[in-house]
Amino acid sequence: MALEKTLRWFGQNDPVSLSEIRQTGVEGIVTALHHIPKGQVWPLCDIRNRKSEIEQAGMSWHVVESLPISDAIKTGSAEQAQDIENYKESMRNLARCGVDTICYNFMPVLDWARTNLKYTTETGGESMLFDYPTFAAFDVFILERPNAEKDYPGEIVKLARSAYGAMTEQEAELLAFNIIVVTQGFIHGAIDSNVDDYKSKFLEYINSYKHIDQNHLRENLGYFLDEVIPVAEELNMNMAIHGDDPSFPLLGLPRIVSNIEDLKWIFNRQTSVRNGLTFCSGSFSTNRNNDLIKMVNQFADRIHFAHIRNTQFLENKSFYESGHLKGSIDVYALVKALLKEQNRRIHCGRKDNRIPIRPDHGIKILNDFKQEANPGYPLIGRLRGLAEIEGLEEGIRRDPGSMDKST
Ligand code: DNO
Repeated sequence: MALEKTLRWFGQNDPVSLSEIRQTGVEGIVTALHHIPKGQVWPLCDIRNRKSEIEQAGMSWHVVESLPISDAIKTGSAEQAQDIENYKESMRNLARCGVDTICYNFMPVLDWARTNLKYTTETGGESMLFDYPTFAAFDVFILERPNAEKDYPGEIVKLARSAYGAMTEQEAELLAFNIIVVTQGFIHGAIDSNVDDYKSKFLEYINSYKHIDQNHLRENLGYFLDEVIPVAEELNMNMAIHGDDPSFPLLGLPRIVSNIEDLKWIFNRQTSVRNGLTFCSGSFSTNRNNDLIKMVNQFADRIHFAHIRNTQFLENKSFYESGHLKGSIDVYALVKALLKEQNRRIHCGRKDNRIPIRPDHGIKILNDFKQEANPGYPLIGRLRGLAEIEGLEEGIRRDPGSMDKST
C-alpha cells in the first residue's frame, strides 16, 4: 500500500493540462468547481462533467479542494442558514459522484499570504517569501488599515516603515495587488483583477469582520460543523479542514486553525472522525511553536488529506517556501507517520485508508519559466516535490522497521 498521490488542477482555466499532469504518474486529481460562486450549490451535472473529464484523462477524482465556505457562514450573517443548506446539497451531489473528501478552510478574508512571489533561490529557481515587516508595510502604510500599527510590535513597525520608504510607488502597488488579487483570484478569491479600487474593496471586506473575534469565529465554525458533520456521517464523507496559512493572525483578524489547541477545540466540538483535517505541513510549519510530528501523531486518525511541503524560517515571523523535503521541518518523520497511520487503518479494517497526499506548491525551475501557471503551482517544481516524496516513501516502506523508530 502507498499513500494516494494527487496533484491539484484548477479546471479548464488552468494553464497546466490534465494530460501533462497524467505524465507525472499521479492517480488522482484534486480540484474544485471554480466557476461556481461561493455559497451556491454545486450542481450534479457540473460535478459529473468534471469527473468524466478527469477519468477520460486516466485519473480519478475523490478530493475536492476546496468547497469554499461563504463569508455569511464565517460571520454568521443573514444568509448563513441558506448557505449551509446549499453546502449540504453540494456534499450530497459530490457523494453521488463518488467524491468523498472535502478540503475547506475557515480563514477570514485571505486564503494565504506571501509578500514576494518571485523570490530567487540560491540555485536560480523562483519561490515565494513571506516577509513579516513587508506585510506590515502593506497593512500599515499602503492599505492604511485604521489602527493597523497596534497589531505589530514596535520594532516591526520600524522595519516596515523603512521597507516602505525603500519601495517605489510601483513596487508598493504590486505588493498590494499580489496580496489582494494575484494569490487569491484563482481560488475563489473575493476581489478579482477587474476591480480597479481593489484596496478600498479589500478594506471594506476586512471591515465586514470587525465584530468577529476569535470566540465568535469559533462559534460560527462550531455551528457549521454541528450542521454538516452529521451529513458527512450519513454520506460516508470526510470533511478536512485546512490549517491557517500562515498559522498566526494577520490584518487584525482572528485565526482558529493554527495549532494543537485549535485542533482540539474543533475535534471536541464534533467528535466523529468525519470531522477531520487536511494536514498542510507548509501552513502549520509557519508557527514556530508547532511541533508538526506531535500534531500528526496526535490527530493521525483524522487526517483525511495531506499537503506536503516545507518552509525555512527567517528572522521575525518571516519564512520562505524551501521545497518539499528541505527546510525547517522533518518531512521524513512526517511521511513515516502518515504511512504508519495508513498501515493502522488497513489493519483495523478502516475503508478510508488511501490517505491522499499532494506535493503542495513548487519552486519554479527549468521549463516552468516558459509555461504559465498559477502562483505556487508550476508543474516541474511540483513534479520535483512529487518525485522526492515518492522516493522517500519507497525508502521507508522497504524498511518497515524504521516506522517504529521515533525519527
Ligand atoms: C494555496 C492552498 C490553499 C488551500 C485552501 C484550502 O495554495 O494551499 O488555497 O487550497 O486554503 O481550503
